[in-house]
Amino acid sequence: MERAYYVTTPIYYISGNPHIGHAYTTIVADVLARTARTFGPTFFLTGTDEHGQKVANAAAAAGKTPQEWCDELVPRWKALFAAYHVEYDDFIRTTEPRHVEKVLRVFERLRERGDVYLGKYEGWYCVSDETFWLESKLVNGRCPTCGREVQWISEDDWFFRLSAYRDRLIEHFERNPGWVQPRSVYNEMMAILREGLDDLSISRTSFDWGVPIPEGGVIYVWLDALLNYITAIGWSEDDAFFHRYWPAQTQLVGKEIARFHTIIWPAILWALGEAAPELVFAHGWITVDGQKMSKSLDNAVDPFLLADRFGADAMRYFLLREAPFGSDFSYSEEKIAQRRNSDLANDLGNLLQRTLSMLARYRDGIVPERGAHRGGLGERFASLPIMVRERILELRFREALESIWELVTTLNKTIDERKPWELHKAARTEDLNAVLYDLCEGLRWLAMLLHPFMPERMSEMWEQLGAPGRIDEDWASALGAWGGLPPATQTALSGPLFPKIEFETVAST
Ligand code: ME8
Repeated sequence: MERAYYVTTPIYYISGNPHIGHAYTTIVADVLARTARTFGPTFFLTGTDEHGQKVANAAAAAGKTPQEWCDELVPRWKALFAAYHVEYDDFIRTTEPRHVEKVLRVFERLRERGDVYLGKYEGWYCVSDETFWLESKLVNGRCPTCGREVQWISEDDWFFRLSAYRDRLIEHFERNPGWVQPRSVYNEMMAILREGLDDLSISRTSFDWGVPIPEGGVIYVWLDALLNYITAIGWSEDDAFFHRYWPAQTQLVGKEIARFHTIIWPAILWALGEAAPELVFAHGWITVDGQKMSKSLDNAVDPFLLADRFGADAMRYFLLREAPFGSDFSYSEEKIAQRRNSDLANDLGNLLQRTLSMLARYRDGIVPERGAHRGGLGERFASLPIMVRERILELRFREALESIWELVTTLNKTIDERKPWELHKAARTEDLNAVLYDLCEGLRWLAMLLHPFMPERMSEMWEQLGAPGRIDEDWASALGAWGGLPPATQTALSGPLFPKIEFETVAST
């Protein structure tokens, strides 16, 4: 079977409402998936992490059973992704039977192999991060990741022999220096490996909201959660189908959970006889006043309000354009408004508006013949589609957008320099046709290349241009050489794509 492009996001704890940070990773995965789909089979997985103490506590505080609580919250997460035009192929919930039964199967396999043994865990636990901590790792007695209080636990637990995989992990890191990105995270993980690894407790006995182990206790929520990436694609059921997707090309995570995905996860996969993912990319945080935006810090911004206020596509654009992917960046409504007004309303929206209104005025809205005069845009931008695709798949989104913007700028300059209104006055028909043709063709390219970033607005642009075919076809063949837009195409100017907005503050939740 042909290999597919498989991209995943973390599965989110549904201990509360989603915020823009959760939308962020999922939007990035959507841009990747939409790009990959234009040229081959693709699978994009997201979902919710529903077991564990954190979710159980949230449910208890709301006076609900954990299952009731999860069932009520899941639609909000799905609504969030829909509001941001995210088209995932599957949404996995860790409480679904298709997942639960395979988690237990994994546990049994690990036990059969002798990778699991019974021991006693005594140490600290951070409920918010669902993480075990040694005393020596605490910072001022608190969780080193989130700074919250930790609780002492003392339990008879099952342990996974993580320490036995240390040498193989180090070797894997050394042989595949690009498998964890960005480099800063790779280095941090290497430092952890060099320091040494302890075995990992993979069960809990002091509460019961999890996958039950026949002898008692439940599976540790992180083992349960990590397995979603393989249970969703048929692990242990249909090997040919499964290996069409696994190992995943791209696993996206926030940097705070890099250790789980680059140290614990490959070890578990190897214990199951499977390969590590090809790439784990641990991106930076959206910050507020220098701190990670998070539900529990109470500085989270309601993503539904943002989509209403700035438009889902403009938000998507902002999130991918504002900072190099990987780095932290600070949340600012002013910056979002600026990006929307300058890049989207002025540069792109006006370009479409000006082009189609000149075409309406001078050519009844009909795309003219290209004529003998060729502006050289075709040669200049010939490699753009391939370059943009490569940059997106390398997760260099900002650079991809910057390259696309060179075409935007060039088309705007073409209008300013060639002055179609003067060509019209001087009755230079051929010259005017050539300029108008290039502008329309350039806009068609822009709609297609920007579609993964702004699917709704770009589909509208595509329609206004009257472009034939589908906007999500393979760029290489659909764009081909400059000149794919057929002359005599009827365009239809409608309202502005990105009306300018006045900036005002959206209340935090
Ligand atoms: O960690 N900036 O779930 P979670 C950028 N269930 N991204 C952010 C963000 C921010 N301020 N806040 C959250 C979990 N994210 C586990 C994962 S996977 C097997 C289990 C994004 O609800 C980012 O991707 O805490 C981060 O890693 C994820 O949401 C954490 O979501």
